[in-house]
Amino acid sequence: MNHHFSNVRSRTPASTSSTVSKLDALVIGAGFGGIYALYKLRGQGMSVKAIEKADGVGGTWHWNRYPGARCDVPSLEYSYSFSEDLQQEWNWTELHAGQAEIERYANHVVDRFDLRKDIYFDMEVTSAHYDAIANLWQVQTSKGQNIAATYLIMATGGYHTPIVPNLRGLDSFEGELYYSNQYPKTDIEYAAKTVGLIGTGSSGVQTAVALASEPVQHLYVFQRTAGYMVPAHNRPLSAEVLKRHKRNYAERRERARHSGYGVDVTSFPVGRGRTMNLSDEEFESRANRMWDFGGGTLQTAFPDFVTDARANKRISDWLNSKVRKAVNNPQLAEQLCAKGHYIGAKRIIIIDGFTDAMQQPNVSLVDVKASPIEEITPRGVRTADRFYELDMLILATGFDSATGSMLKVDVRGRSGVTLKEKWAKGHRTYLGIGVNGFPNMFMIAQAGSPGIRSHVMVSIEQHVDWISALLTHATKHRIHTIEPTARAEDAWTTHVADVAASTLLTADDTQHLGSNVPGKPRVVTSYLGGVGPYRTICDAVREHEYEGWKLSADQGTIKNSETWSGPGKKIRWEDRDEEIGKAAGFL
Ligand code: N01
Repeated sequence: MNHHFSNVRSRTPASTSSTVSKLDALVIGAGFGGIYALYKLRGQGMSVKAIEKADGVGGTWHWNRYPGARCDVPSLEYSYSFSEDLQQEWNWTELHAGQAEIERYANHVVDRFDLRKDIYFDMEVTSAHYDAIANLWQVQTSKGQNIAATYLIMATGGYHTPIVPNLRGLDSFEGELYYSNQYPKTDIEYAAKTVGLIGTGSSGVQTAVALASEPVQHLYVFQRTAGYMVPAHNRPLSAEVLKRHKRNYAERRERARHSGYGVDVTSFPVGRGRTMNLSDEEFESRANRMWDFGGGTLQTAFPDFVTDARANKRISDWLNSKVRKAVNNPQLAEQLCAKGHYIGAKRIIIIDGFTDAMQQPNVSLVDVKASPIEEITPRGVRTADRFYELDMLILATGFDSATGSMLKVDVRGRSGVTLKEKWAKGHRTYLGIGVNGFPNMFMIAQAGSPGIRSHVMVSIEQHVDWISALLTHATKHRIHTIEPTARAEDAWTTHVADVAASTLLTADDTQHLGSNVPGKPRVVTSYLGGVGPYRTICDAVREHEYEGWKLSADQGTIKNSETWSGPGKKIRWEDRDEEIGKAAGFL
């Protein structure tokens, strides 16, 4: 290990501008996953570079600069924990940080640890082919570079690849057209304009609230499915709150690592006993505490909400009753009430001010389930019963999540098999970290792990730390090739599906099953056993000498178990916060 980074002019005449570089590791993406991977692997003496498509760092938080973009995980949690100095010196200004502040934080981290010099910006990886003879990944970039690397780190982001909705005539629109997830950096003038917004997931709803505070002539929000909403109760963070939180930051982080979602829940309102056993008074009191606390408290207030359909309905009805109370116009209230899917199947929308925004005289909800969009014309949107003339159209229509970004790259493993072929019937991974047939390739917080259904910063750090330990082990034992076995991959893929099937979350067609992408196989994107149990599983794999991984060393294959021995105990969604709950005394 520890080759020195070198640049040699390519001898291939066709690629005159290309250079050939040989690295220990190449990281694709400089979002939070890529930044930490770069830091960690460089820190262990590897030659490593990151390639980033954008002109800056931050990944999701670079691209999603739509008005009102804000994180729904509290900022004091949504940050790195790997450096005590870093977490002590950085001061978040709000409970839920906005996009600009999170992007500033990403830049601060990169500069503080001098990582920028190892990132190529404005460059895309176009192909990554595993060369079995050289045992190297041969990577080509949009700028004509060829890079060879022993390890390929896929930090390509769970929410990066936008979906272009299948709307007839979209290309013909002559007004301003923006995607929430590729929003321009330039200032946009909204004053006196008639704006259409399609999509009411987390991005759309946040955009709607922000645009409603702009002097728009009119805002039309085209909603196909209403989501369940819980308030964020966003507010400035006082010096006192920061100080208190930081006093025992390390312990808080440790609790988060062992929690269900990845957030320290010890201060959350918590539920004892089954939701359906609560009297009306008990239920109301607990639901009110959840509401007053806000954010992602549903998971601890009503831990059985994704396993018990009646509990799920009781909570859904209660949240809809809050909408009805907040909205004067009964027709609008009904339209804003979520229905037709279990709460939790789609991301619960954590938002302040949406019902107020939708009641402004210059804002209208257009129910496109009742009256579908028929086409986009050069001047606006035509639904089944009306034409809406628009100056601007904003699409907050979502992502090809979890797998979309990896599959966009022409990735080929052993014998030239493409990742697309390998995943034609749905993604298959071992631990959401490796893929059989794709040696020395590692994934950060994407498909098959808690990834996008967790507090992703916690999942990123866990993956990078785990991979880093594996690569240290490889160096020590002169291992040159690391690959999950087919049997381990099968066992893990089955386990991920089994855990998902024990919840209500696979009942509805959502982006978490790939249903929002035409032709995408219906496979649950993420591991739902919780980040704490998942960490325990990954740690056990390491302690069992990397069972399920084929480790080929100079002196031959290292013997370990061909397959994964399983989770050790039955994994149930409701137990995700069990350990932390016991410690806090609330179960
Ligand atoms: O995307 P989405 P998102 N005609 O897929 C609608 C995270 N996130 O960007 O539900 C009309 O959730 C679609 O309608 P339907 C978060 O994890 C976090 O909002 O398919 N409508 C839906 O309403 C989230 O899960 C934060 O019927 C169409 C919307 O577009 C993930 O990112 C903030 C349509 C897409 O919603 C993605 O969220 C933002 C069509 N043809 C995002 N096609 C926070 O941290 C699609 N839609 C707060």
